[in-house]
Amino acid sequence: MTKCLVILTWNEIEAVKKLYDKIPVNKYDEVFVIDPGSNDGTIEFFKEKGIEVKIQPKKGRGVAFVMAAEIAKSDLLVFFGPDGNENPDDIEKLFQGLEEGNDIVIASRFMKGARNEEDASLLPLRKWANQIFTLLVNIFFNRTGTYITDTINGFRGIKKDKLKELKLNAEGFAIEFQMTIRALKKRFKIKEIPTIEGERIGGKSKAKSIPTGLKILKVLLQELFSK
Ligand SMILES: Nc1nc2c(ncn2[C@@H]2O[C@H](COP(=O)(O)OP(=O)(O)OP(=O)(O)O)[C@@H](O)[C@H]2O)c(=O)[nH]1
Ligand SMILES: [Mg+2]
Repeated sequence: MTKCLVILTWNEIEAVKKLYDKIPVNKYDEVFVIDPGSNDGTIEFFKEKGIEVKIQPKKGRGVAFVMAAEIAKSDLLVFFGPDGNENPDDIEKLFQGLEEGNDIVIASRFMKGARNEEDASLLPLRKWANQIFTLLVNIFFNRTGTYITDTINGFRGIKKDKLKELKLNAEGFAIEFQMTIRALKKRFKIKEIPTIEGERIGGKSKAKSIPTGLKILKVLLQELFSK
């Protein structure tokens, strides 16, 4: 099966410069960047390296995932955000999980052997919110018998055909959450691998907590009331 590495960026020049040598850009059949229009040099950096950059017509990770499914020619897709949170060494593990026959492989920040960015924090609000949403997803949608520990993380791989089959339409950072729920509804084979989440390198977070939380809640309600 052919493999495509999809790099998702929006103004990440500082991290990209530091991480670039660790990203396995030459290892797979296909690689491209999807970007909504960075103005900090991220796009120019990748172009200079000879990596194709596809510009999104509209910003948001939701649009980026749908675009990747349409553009990619390969069978297996891994999505990687080069901002310091995601460990490039896990990219190969995600592809391996797909090659083993899983439809989706999620890099989990909450399973045994994993670490979440907020683990050292006294008030890990985002982690708690994530874990509450994750618990609800398991209660309402998971009939596999294996608890999914991180329903939201965007660092994941999926078979392209399966991604298309899910017909995702959620906005921004709710896209991965919708993917997990719809995959559970369709009884897709999901595997998680533990990941050690690093600290963000430079740049700014694009995931504002309150609007992201509301989008995720909206997806949860929509999926509860649809087949
Ligand atoms: N293509 C694309 N990438 C995006 C978009 N929004 C965010 N990203 C990228 O997706 C990755 C994750 O976004 P972050 O803002 O780091 O979200 P987060 O990891 O939840 O937030 P932090 O913990 O603060 O880093 C980064 O590489 C971003 O540059 C978008 O609209 N389009
Ligand atoms: Mg991040």
